[in-house]
Amino acid sequence: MTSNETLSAWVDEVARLTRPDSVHWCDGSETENRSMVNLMLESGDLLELNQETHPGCYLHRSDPSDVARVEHLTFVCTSDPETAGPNNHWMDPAEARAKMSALFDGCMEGRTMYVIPYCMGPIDSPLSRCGVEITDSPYVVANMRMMTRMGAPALARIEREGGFVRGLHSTGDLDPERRFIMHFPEDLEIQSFGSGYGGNALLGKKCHALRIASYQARTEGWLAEHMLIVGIENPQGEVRYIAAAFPSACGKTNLAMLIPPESYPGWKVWTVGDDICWMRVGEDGRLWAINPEAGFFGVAPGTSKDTNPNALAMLNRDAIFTNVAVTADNQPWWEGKDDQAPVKDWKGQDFDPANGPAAHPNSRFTVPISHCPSYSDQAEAAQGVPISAIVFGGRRESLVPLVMESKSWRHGVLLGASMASETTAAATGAVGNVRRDPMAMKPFAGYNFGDYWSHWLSFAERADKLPRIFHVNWFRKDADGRFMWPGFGENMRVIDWILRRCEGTADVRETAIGNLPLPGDVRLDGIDTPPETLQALLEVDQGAWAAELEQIAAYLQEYGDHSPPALAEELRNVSASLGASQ
Ligand code: OXD
Ligand code: MN
Repeated sequence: MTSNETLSAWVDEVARLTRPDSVHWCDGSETENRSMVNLMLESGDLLELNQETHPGCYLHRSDPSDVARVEHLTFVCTSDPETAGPNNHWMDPAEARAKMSALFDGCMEGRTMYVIPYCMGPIDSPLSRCGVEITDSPYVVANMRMMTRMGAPALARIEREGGFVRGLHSTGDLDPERRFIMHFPEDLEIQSFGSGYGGNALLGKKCHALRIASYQARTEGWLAEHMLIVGIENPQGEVRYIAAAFPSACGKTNLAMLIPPESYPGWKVWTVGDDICWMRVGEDGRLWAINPEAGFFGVAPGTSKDTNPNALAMLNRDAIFTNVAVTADNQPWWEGKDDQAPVKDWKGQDFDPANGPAAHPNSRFTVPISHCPSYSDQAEAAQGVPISAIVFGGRRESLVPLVMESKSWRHGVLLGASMASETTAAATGAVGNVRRDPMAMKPFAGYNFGDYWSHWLSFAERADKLPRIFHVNWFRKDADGRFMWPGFGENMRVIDWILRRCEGTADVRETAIGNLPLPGDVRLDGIDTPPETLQALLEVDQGAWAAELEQIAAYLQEYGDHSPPALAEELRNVSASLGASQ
């Protein structure tokens, strides 16, 4: 089925191990997709939603124990544990391979084995990389078709170029005790068993485009990041691009397709990507970025005509919904959507509020990015888009200001490395605990964070027109637990300040922790946020920051010799200047 001998030998080897009834090479065609959907409708893996209101839309109800990424079962298997670092769970590659081979042994008996060639990034871009996922899940095939450039063109590129990332996946028996997501970055290989959930099973996404790609990016001198990419067009028609990293379920999709508020007439926002960004230094010394994905795998709850009208508009055709609720007339529903009411919850039971939310808090939609009303005409550009600003952000109820700018690239890397956020439903485990999540990559960096920060720092020598680095926090709460900043489309006001900083048309108040906007420089016209609230959002609480800096220092030290001395020095400078300003 392919002229690439390595690929055909590997497919044969996997078939011998897993013993499927048949092997199907995916071509990515419409006909193939139709037969995949029909197969899943017959097996009950997909349910038809209301085809009048939502043509081409289907519902998938996952096993109730398989609804999120499983970080405690996700491993980076490198020959030396130091390479994986304290930020990853490590397993010896030989031990991991033996464990996985035992699980994969005969696991596809009675099933079809699908071979999915895919390309991460525009099919003709030199920044893109290919992979092949072997899976026994038609749900994975249908999702990979939306999330990547999948099928014949990807196989042709693999045959032209030779190399590809190998991903082997089986849903197994969905037993949480027999579930592992293993990465072998030294061999550009992924093995995932026992889960059908997106982040565990759509191997092009987190496993390839972040964990394996970040490892590759370090050796090859580029960056693979957990970032959205968005273009902001001003009324003069000039577009500037921003890449922004936020932890899972902190509003990346909303920011990527924000609609500017009425106080910003003539401004437009163009979506390039909502989750992953690969960046390289261009010949002009700027960072150029592509979105390796071709679709959105977005969090449904909270998506509404107020929070994200663009997302809602793209979700009424050709989308797969996973673990949402349904209304009496069989439309998809989730908490926060609108005034319709759910009748069946995400498990398919009659909705009873006593059983918890109707839609699972991590219920998702999968939809091609080209359906988005704000889809950028540069999303397929082979060279990518030039990045003017990098924005880091976390979910912090207190302390961290609405926005600040780093004083230098090195200080910006420190801002990214010291990011922290309250945990969300995107991963299994307790929700709402503050944890350090450097560059929003805690679950996704495929190697030691200490080396990853050194890699980030090295860009100061690699490029002379680097983007400016900012940190934002949309999630501050007042004493009564209410959000202090309106968020969503109104975040445009902060983006506006960021862009004015990039143009050199706004000034700053220099503080120990970073450069903050001057009062009046974040526009409040058209919203009812009082200037005092903005002032509170831009205050620097010296005592609380001193405690935060100590925690950051302790955190950086956890990476021992791998932690770059330059970052510790930068932190000492911040502490000294905070002390001096007290
Ligand atoms: C995602 C995640 O699915 O970050 O994007 O968990
Ligand atoms: Mn993500």
